[in-house]
Amino acid sequence: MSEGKSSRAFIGVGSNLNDPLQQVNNAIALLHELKDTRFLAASRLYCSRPLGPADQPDYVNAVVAVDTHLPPLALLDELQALETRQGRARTGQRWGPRVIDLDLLLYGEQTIATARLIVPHPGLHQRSFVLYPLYDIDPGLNIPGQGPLAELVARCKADDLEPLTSA
Ligand code: A4P
Ligand code: MG
Repeated sequence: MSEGKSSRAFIGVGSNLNDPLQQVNNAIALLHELKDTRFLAASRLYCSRPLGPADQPDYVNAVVAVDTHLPPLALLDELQALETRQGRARTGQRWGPRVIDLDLLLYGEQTIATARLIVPHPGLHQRSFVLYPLYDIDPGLNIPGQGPLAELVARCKADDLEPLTSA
């Protein structure tokens, strides 16, 4: 990785098609190789009920932490390239089933609102399948505009979520 200051970023990983457990493990392996980026940690893997259309399979979800020298949009480019490499066709319905979804959840303490990128990722603060894995990795985290992660977790039910692996 290059010299200079890096930013801590958190990436949401989700899949509910074509062997989701394998897809998520595969994505985590690929995230180890992001350029100009150091892989720090992966959360446990979780099985979660679908948010959105209910007539789709359950998801496997996880969160990954990295330190990166890539600016936010360049990181998004890399994540979308990985999605494509892993067979994601970008034509499905919103919130519909997908082989892999990589979301940029947080980028340092930054708040970003552009046509291509919104950070923190919208809905993050009320999604069990994001909050609980984030808490696995960094329980002291603060979510810009939302407050301490621990408080968001305390307010968020986990009855739609089940850990698949131990920490
Ligand atoms: N985009 C804007 N901000 C971001 C960001 N922070 N990270 C734009 C990634 N992308 C971001 O994304 C559509 C566009 O969002 C991108 O082109 C990018 O420029 P997409 O991945 O093509 O579409 P999507 O994922 O279907 O839409 P969206 O609205 O991002 O959906 P979500 O919020 O990702 O939700 N239920 C469970 N249990 N687990 C899940 O993981 N995931 C979804 C998808 C629905 N239900 C789920 C889960
Ligand atoms: Mg997405």
